Amino acid sequence: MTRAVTGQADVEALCRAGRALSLSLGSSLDRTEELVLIISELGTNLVRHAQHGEMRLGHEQTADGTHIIVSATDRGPGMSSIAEALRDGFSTSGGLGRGLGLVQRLSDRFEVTSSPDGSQFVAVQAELGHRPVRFAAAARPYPGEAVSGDAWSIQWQGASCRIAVIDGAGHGPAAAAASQVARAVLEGHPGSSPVDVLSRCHTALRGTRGAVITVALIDAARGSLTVAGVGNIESYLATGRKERHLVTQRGMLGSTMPNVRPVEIALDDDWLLALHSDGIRARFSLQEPAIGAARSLGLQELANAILEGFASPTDDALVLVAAAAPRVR
Ligand SMILES: [Mn+2]
Repeated sequence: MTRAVTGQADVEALCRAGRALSLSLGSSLDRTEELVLIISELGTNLVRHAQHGEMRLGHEQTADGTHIIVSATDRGPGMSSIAEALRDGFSTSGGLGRGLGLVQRLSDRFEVTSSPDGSQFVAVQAELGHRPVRFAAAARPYPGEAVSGDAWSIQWQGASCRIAVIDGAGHGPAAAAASQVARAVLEGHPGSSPVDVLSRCHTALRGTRGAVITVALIDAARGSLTVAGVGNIESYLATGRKERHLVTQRGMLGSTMPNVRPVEIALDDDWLLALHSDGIRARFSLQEPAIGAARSLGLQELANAILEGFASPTDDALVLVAAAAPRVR
């Protein structure tokens, strides 16, 4: 994405896009937060010192793995003096170009080009490694609410990843608080099995509104999927031309935890998993033409199409899609 940067709101939008891109490519949370800091520092410098600032966020996949590229450009005059300052030996004492030392440390490659007409800063986060699974999420809160009670989470452990969709009961701040409690449990126990982590969430959610959660463990090396859920998060798995709806148990974590039976399924090379909250009507097929057309454009386009086409106006809505990543030679 490319965006003109005129104020802090632009920087925040770029940070959100960067976080989503990084997680969708399988980066760890730490790497993702480093990327967000890089974007935030480069963007803030544009806002403070430059005119006609623009930022670009992209990624490329090579045999070495995936690289995320952040570039900030301006047409002078402020950033070129920052570039000069950096070249002359940058001091972290603050003032002009404050934070660029941090960007330099966090980046795997950092390049500065500058002339009186403007300057360009390019930060590359490399060596993400090739991740066998891709993700995309699309979400929005209940119309009129500032926060959503729906949330998603992704944890990697070697070649396997565990993903979850959470719907805090109701909507608004109390629902969001419940889903954040669950998300913290998921992040704190990245190696726990789906059933084990659901039961940890159940304990942690006592005293909150409660939440329904589905957890899916994707082991790309073994080619297996394990899904366990409590409550009405819907899960669809499409493999080749077949599509199935995965059944979860009734209940509400925080108050009613049923005896959870995980479903185990073998995955082939071409699979697609969609998990969504009940703010999205569960009456679409991943095979239908509009969905198929969006899917051929990319995973994010698919998630956006599901949200736009099937979100209900009376609830928070979230869809998370995961698919096998194309093999890299
Ligand atoms: Mn809901």
